[in-house]
Amino acid sequence: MDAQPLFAAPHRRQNLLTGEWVLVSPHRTARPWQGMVEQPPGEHRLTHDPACYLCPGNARAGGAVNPPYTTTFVFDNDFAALLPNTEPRELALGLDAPRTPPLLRAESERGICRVVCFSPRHDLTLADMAAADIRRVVDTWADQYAELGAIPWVRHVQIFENRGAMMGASNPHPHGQIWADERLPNEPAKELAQQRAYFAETGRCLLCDYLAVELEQGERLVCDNEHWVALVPFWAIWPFETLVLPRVHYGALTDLGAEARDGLADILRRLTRRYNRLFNVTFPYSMGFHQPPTDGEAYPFWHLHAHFYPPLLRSATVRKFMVGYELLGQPQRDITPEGAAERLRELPDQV
Ligand code: H2U
Ligand code: ZN
Repeated sequence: MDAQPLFAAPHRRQNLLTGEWVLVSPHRTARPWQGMVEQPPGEHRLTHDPACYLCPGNARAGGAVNPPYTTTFVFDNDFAALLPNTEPRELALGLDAPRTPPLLRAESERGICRVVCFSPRHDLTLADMAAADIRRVVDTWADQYAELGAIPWVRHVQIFENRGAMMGASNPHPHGQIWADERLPNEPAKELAQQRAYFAETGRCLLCDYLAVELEQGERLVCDNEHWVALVPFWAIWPFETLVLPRVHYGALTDLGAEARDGLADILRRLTRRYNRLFNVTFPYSMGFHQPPTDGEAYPFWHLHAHFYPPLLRSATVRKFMVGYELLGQPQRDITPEGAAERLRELPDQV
């Protein structure tokens, strides 16, 4: 036996969903910190902001006017990164043709980008919304996955939210985005390969098995309800990264019944409330769902889940940067996933 436990010394952990490794340096959390620790400015926001392009009744940049919506509202992004009418061009086209193999590979990419307003209220976040109102957001996400996924050339639907200026959100009005793609983006492609390989080897679902281990060990759990579990994954990269999983095997949001949708609304509300309590600030993050490709094939091994990637490390203003070794080598973290989970677990998530 080792004199020192594995987790007390530098070690690396494998992300089962991507196959990639993260370096964990638990001993470094003892090092002194002399960086600035600021108090965040007091937040006071209007319920309706006449200058907000997402509030009901207001004009957007392209000249469109938002309807007087009362629940959720979806529109095509006026500055869409992907366009549905991009002409399809030959795959793997080498711009340096006739070189073989081509070194300058490019492919056209069609897509549809939408914006989803979660609430007509300008001043709310998911954490402040009533569970019944978050449930409407869940239904909207499911409907959008179904609608966009049914388009013959759409093979992947990425639903996500950038929360807070630190993560690039352009507006505090509660909203997310959806990008529907012609091809699988990098992250879902890695997850597809890993889940498929595990299923081929064992005949079982990777995330069903992983969740069973996490429920047994308990030390990385954050909060849960009858249908859902939020945990800091064993391989988390971001200090307070979480993975949100349904307890039973579901592939897509559209597969969820009414109770499981209510359960998802509840877990999202409670997790974001915990995040806001951690440093007493509206916690910035990028979150999103990973669902099966929408190319008409069956993906029985795909387990629906959401990732939360929050950048904050020590306070409302001290964030983690992915720099240096992380950009050139691999991601690295100091506080352990177990320590992060414990801190989130100890916070209250009710009013
Ligand atoms: P983010 O806050 O995550 O950037 O999302 C807001 C999106 O809203 C952004 O992608 C779009 C931007 O292109 N937008 C419009 O579609 N219309 C507008 O009038 C302003 C912003
Ligand atoms: Zn607004």
